[in-house]
Amino acid sequence: MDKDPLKKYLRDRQAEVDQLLHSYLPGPKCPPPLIHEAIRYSLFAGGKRLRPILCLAAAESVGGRREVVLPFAAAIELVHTYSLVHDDLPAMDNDTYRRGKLTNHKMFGESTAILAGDALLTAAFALMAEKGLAGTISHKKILSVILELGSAAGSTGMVGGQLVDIQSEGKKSIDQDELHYIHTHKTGALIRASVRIGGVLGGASSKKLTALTRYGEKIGLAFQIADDILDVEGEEKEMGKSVGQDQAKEKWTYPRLIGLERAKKEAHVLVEEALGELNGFGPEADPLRGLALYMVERKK
Ligand code: GRG
Repeated sequence: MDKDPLKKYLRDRQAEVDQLLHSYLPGPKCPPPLIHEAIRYSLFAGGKRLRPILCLAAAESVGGRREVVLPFAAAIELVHTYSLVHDDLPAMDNDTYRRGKLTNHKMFGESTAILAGDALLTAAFALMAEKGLAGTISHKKILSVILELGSAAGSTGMVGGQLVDIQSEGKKSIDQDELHYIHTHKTGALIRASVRIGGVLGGASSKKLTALTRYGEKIGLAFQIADDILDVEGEEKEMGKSVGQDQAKEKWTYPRLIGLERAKKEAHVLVEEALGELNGFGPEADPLRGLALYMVERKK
């Protein structure tokens, strides 16, 4: 998929995800208004919606219907936004800006931000259960995607990666295996799960699901390496958050461990490999192909 159709694809899918989230979540005046305002503040702050879009694109790549998958894709964005709100807290990264706006705790205070994150996480599972009960997908399939998202977000997935990341801050050295663990868990697990959930709900054969899983793993790692690179080379204004934070916090990143040029090469090799995983797919997988390239070429 060349750049312009991909742009349109991203815009259209983003609008679908946003519309579902707007209509599903309690309005900003629903009691207690403060929590709903805080949830909506971070959720509608202009995120790229990459994870739900990957989920929808994966479903389409195997002939699945987008509208059936949409609530599950939106649930992934709820989990992602919770992770960002908590990651920005003083006890974690202590960040001031996110998505071009003040972070949730800077705007609403720390206790409200913690609760907004908690509510976003729990809303994801309520959304999947509610739409699963009302829809036509088998309950076994619904439970399997709930399990997929729960495991990817939990202590053996994103939370585990976040913990090891925090532990590695300020260390004099770490090896590539440890950094690989951090990246594939903190960031990669949710991206892998997004693609797999789309594949499962879209009705992928086991062969295609294996290919999609490998694609998800490779672009997940490539995405985090690109994020490391953007923290060195990105434009603060375009990214909507402060850059140079990894170095300031003595975080371990690919550019720090293997150098900027090798990190760039590594990200591109991963994208090529991810594209190779889609060789057995037809033009229905073009959005996934475009997204793989976008992961490393993005400016924000
Ligand atoms: C707090 C349990 C817990 C986990 C936090 C996601 C995460 C784990 C930390 C975020 C730190 C960070 C900046 C990681 C880099 C990769 C990443 C997740 C970037 C943000 O994702 P984008 O670029 O953001 O998709 P938008 O705002 O577009 O959704």
